[in-house]
Amino acid sequence: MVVTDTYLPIRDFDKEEIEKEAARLYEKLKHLGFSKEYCANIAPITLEINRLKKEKNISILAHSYQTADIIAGVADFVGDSLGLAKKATTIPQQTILFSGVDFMAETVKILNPEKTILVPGKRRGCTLADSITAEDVRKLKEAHPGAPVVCYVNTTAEVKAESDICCTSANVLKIIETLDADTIIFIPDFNMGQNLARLTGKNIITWKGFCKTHHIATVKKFQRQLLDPIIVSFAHLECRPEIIERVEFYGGTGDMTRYLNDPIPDRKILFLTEQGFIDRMKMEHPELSFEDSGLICVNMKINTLENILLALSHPTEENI
Ligand code: CIZ
Repeated sequence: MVVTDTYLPIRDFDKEEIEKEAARLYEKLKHLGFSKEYCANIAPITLEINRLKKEKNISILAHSYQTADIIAGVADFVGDSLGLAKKATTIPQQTILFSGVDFMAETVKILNPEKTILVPGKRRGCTLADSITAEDVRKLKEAHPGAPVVCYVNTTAEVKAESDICCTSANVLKIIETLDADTIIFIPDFNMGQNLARLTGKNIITWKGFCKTHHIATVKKFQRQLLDPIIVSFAHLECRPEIIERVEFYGGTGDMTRYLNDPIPDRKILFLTEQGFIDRMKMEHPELSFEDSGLICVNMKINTLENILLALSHPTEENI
């Protein structure tokens, strides 16, 4: 075993193994402009992570907003938070490393109470999940008796426990439309709540939470792309209503992934969502042409190959 200058516990892989791994990484990461040198530099780390996964029988689930080196290099499954939590129920591994933010790892644990869920590194917050407490929900219920509470998946377990239904961006519209109620408490995303009110005509009582990453997308900021007839625009429901009113399509990342099964031919695609998702789509669909959103969730980017390796090799209380 060698200790590198970043003090990572990495085995001595032979030159051939490193070259093969670097080539595997480059094949995927070249679509994002990564160099062969960069791939050769990270190859020992991805080799060691993949070796540890086998040795310890651990599966890595990575959210679509993770960096491309995590997605291309070490993830076994990539997707949205509910999709990954459900996936975890179907795989044989009893230990899962979840690379995303903490409410997502918690959701995996809720659906897989018997499994051990590891997270890399320090606490990764979420501006939506951190905006509301269980006490806030109890007060909302007192103020609006009888109104069902629908909570977005970006919430803590305590907030989910106070709610009647937990939804994701993939099913929120259907849930609000089909609920047998005209007044619904929807928490904690103010933008999504306003979008749902307009799209369903229902009376939505919402909360003051925002996804900082999607909230900074404004019509002014994306004016060029929104006016360009060559670009098809598809926005996440966490975006401001002014954006949802202007785009051709809206939904969650699951809807965006499905759109790519049958995209409108000869048009560039602008997904107004976190850049990590766009990078993932560029790797999976090199035949298509994408616009960058440049929208970055800093909490998601706390996770790195290095802290994934440390969580696998020497897990601490903080990782579990
Ligand atoms: O559910 C998720 O993973 C989130 C937060 C958004 C999405 O649309 O995938």
